[in-house]
Amino acid sequence: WGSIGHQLTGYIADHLANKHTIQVSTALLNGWNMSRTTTWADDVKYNKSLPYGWSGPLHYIDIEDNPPHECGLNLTRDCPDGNCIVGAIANYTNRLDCSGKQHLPVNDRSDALKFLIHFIGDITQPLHACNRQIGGNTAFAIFDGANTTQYGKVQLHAIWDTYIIEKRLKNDFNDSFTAYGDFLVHQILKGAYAHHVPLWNSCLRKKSNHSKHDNHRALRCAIMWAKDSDKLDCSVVWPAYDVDPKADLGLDYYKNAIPVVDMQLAKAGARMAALLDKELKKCH
Ligand code: DCM
Ligand code: DCM
Ligand code: DCM
Ligand code: ZN
Ligand code: ZN
Repeated sequence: WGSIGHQLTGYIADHLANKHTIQVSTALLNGWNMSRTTTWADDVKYNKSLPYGWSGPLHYIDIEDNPPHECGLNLTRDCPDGNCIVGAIANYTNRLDCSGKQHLPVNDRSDALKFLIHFIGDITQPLHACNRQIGGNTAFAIFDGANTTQYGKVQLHAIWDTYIIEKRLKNDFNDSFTAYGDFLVHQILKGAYAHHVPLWNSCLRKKSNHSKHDNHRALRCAIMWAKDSDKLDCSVVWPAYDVDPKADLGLDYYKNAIPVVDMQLAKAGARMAALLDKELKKCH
């Protein structure tokens, strides 16, 4: 997701996580809330003067299936070395740990939390779980009459990361970030998503076979979350694009994508809060 999408997922988690979680996370984030911190991992990835360039591949998993015809994840094929978003979620959940023998220095645990809240967001972006055309980065498109911006050609990837969300914010929430965020929080607590939330978070509640190691649970959950996103590449993201790659995706395509984007952002926020409520429980 782009910066607004990430900040929305953090805003949701800031409103759903319990008080203890907020206290512990705010301390680890030097007084920052999650919403404000979610974009840190993108900032450091692109900042050439900081030593975080290695983290680029951790923002996605190149699932080598064949959308829109066939979708499915095979971890041995798609993330053999663990150097992908699925491995990263497991790893940084593990590094956040403060209950067992491993209790990393506070700077490492701070980085772990900053990465984790970003990747829990990115894994719900369907094109971050997609190998085709480099996650849609070489699938060029038209959005609201434009086929280029100041950054170059309009990419399907950027449409999902940024353009749909910015258009929705402007058209439906009068450009008020908190109005969009509050709407998603309401959908989760009392609205259309309320009965989905237990399902979105189900794998966090299940006892792991290796219950002592929360990273096993985090790995299992991250695999489920990547599969969930990958499915959308076959059902929503690519089919309508393939029908007519030269259509203006700011019209019908945009309208069909809105409910999907809203729900993916809500999932990320709800999972972020639920995972951190669990992981930070024993931390002070
Ligand atoms: N971004 C950035 N600098 C760049 C390219 C992109 O800050 N040179 C931002 C734009 C989006 C976010 O990164 O907000 C997208 O990240 P990704 O492309 O990892 O989804
Ligand atoms: N930063 C951030 N979120 C935080 C703390 C810091 O985005 N919770 C930013 C501020 C700096 C960079 O990250 O630009 C490095 O900060 P630190 O030295 O705290 O890692
Ligand atoms: N990306 C992706 N899958 C890939 C390569 C990149 O999802 N195989 C994402 C990461 C960024 C965006 O696409 O969000 C642009 O990547 P970059 O900044 O590396 O060009
Ligand atoms: Zn992206
Ligand atoms: Zn990212």
